[in-house]
Amino acid sequence: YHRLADASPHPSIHEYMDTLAADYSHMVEVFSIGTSTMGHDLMVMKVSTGNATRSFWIDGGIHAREWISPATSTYIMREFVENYDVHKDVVDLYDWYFLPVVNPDGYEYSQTENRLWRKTRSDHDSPSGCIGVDSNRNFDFHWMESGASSDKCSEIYAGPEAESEPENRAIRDFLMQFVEDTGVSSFEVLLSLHSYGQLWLSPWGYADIKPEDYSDLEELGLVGVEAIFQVHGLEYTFGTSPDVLYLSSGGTKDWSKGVAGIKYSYTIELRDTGFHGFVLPPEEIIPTGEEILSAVKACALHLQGKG
Ligand code: 0X9
Ligand code: ZN
Ligand code: ZN
Repeated sequence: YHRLADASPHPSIHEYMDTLAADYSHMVEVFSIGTSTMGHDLMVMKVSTGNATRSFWIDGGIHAREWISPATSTYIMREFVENYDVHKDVVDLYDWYFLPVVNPDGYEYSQTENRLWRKTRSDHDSPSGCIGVDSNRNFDFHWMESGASSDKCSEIYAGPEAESEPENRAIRDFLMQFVEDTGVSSFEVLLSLHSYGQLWLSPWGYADIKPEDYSDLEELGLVGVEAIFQVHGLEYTFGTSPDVLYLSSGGTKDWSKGVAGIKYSYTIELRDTGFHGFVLPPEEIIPTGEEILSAVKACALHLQGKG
């Protein structure tokens, strides 16, 4: 599990992204979409061979302790770029955008101070000195309606107001640029990687209701789940958050579908089902990367009618 930045002698996630951009400049761009509370850049890597009209978004690390999530994003980035020849059929189908560490302040804090830290590291003047907001409760869509807390010390503190966190505002401002006049985004898919539970979660999370195009979301989600199973035989469960986990509002996938017009918006809870939980052994990084890469490829091919 790599550090965010400046991790000599080991390459950090940001250094690796810069290396890919330098070595594969014909298809890779790396840029910042904003800064975190503590001033870390929110680095996005775009992979494009210039053949696509639609885009595909993968983010990770919104919850600090879920280390397998940035690792899996990074694995897929590496495969698409360094093994482009193997994955060409899929890479060419979309413009790919990766934000592997949505919550860099929390990620670094979990690396150095508290392995099980979840939230951001912002200070909202809690009388008890509690720090941080759950960015996966902070988006401005049915904010604070369910499964979220106004208690500054809670692990699911939704923030003093919607989009109080600079990380959430940066994602909002970036993705809103891609919404077309019809209200539909040129991003067709958004996958927000979390752990743990082995779940493929569909909107909505804020209430026990399904979007009108739920059958489309279910069809694609089951393609992903089946592809995962074919790699190492692991079972992931598909469903809405309330059906297979719990209610929660202000999360990425609800906002990206409800506001940013991204039809196929999902949260994926990666390995495992609780034996190691958040502290997944590094031996499971590559196998997790392999099965999620396979799911991403299967979904892309399925949507383009080639699966
Ligand atoms: O509670 C969460 O934020 C996610 N589970 S986790 O254990 N990774 O913290 C599930 C969120 C799913 N729902 C939405 N994105 N709304
Ligand atoms: Zn999470
Ligand atoms: Zn294990």
